[in-house]
Amino acid sequence: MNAASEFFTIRTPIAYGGAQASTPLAFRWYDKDRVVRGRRLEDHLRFAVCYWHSFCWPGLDPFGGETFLRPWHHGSDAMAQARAKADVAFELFHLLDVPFFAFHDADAAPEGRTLAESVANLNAIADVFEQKMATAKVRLLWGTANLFSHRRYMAGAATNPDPEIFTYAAGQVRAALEVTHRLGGQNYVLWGGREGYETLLNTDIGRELDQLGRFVSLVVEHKHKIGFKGPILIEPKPKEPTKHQYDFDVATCYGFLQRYDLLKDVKLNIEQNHAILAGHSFQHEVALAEALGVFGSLDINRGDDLLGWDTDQFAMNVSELVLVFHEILNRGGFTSGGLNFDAKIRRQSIDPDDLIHAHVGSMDACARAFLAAADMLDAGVLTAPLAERYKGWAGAEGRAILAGQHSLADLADRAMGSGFDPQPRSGRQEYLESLVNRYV
Ligand code: XUL
Ligand code: CO
Repeated sequence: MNAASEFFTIRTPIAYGGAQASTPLAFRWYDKDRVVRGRRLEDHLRFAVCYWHSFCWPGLDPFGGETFLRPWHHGSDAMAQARAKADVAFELFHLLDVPFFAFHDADAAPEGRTLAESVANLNAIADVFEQKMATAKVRLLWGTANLFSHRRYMAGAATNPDPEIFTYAAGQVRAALEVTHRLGGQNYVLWGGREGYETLLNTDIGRELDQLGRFVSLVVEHKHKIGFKGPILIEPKPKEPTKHQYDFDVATCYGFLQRYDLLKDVKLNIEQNHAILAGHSFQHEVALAEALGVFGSLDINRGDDLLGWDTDQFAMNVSELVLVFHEILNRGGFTSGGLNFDAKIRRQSIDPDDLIHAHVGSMDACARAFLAAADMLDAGVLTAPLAERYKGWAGAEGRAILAGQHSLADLADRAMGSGFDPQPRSGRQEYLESLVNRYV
């Protein structure tokens, strides 16, 4: 079946039409060729469509089954269905004119009766991807292995109490990493899907962390062995599916990478919804990762402030995104990373074209926020007051303290000296908030 060209009602790629565009489907802010701070918008934002939410999730929730009724979910020949799914996926990449996509092994190809059969299926679909990519624009932002859906992984993959499950996971990751490499993937992601616990009554937390450290080290070793140049990315998430996930947040992941000596090869893939589940803001997680030198890529989506689970909605929240892009752009922007739409349309969005509206709307929200962030940086709206606030640390005295040139006694003696009376200064929060509002 090749019904890809009839799946959506749209036939030609969505174009930039400007803020006043009269058609409902046009980019209003995402003018991909516009050069901002020395790079085209497309090269700054590096949008990726994710395979799992857009083509694999059938619209089910814990209370009801599928709502989307995608044709490739109905049929008896699993490989034919996987190929039909790929046809529609590449049609969407084309219509959105996106530079990247991302997938799990299990999204692309059906599971076989043995691991060898699953790997053969994956390689066969990777051949299909490779053929399509030969003429398409789209590239692979990252690949990954699904180490969480199958029942064998119910107690974790790398952190499973059974080393044979660890071994099975190693087999899956080798295949997914090699396929990612073959397709020119720019990163490889490890999300610790069920690397965590339900209860400490049955869990040896220290042992499981050592297992996870060993697993990630094995992936890094193999990446070097096959010459894969991109970074390995781990993805912080505090809970769901397990009660406690070991990759809790950026700070926890940093500690993990440091403990297992992985900081050179591994960076982080940060997701908005995971940040708020961890009780942080998205900006906090990005700013901390940048500050610690582990920022890699973003899974762009949006959680619901009132719901404590991973709703994975499409990001449309311009004012939040402005501050996130301000952090990223201030540090020079993406290198191997990008903006992967780890986002799903709502269960009631059953028209195929809803997939297009979701991506176009979110790409525009990102572009609009990005342009505002660039304007803010050009004008030094936040960077100038920040430099002013810390200017003492840039001076001789501040630098001497940080360089370890003063003992505690030196500083104490100076503080005790006559006339030493430092005064507090305003943090000017409301002033800064109103400055930001001028750009949003
Ligand atoms: C789950 C999640 C995953 C990872 C890839 O919350 O974010 O889709 O991004 O496994
Ligand atoms: Co994600």
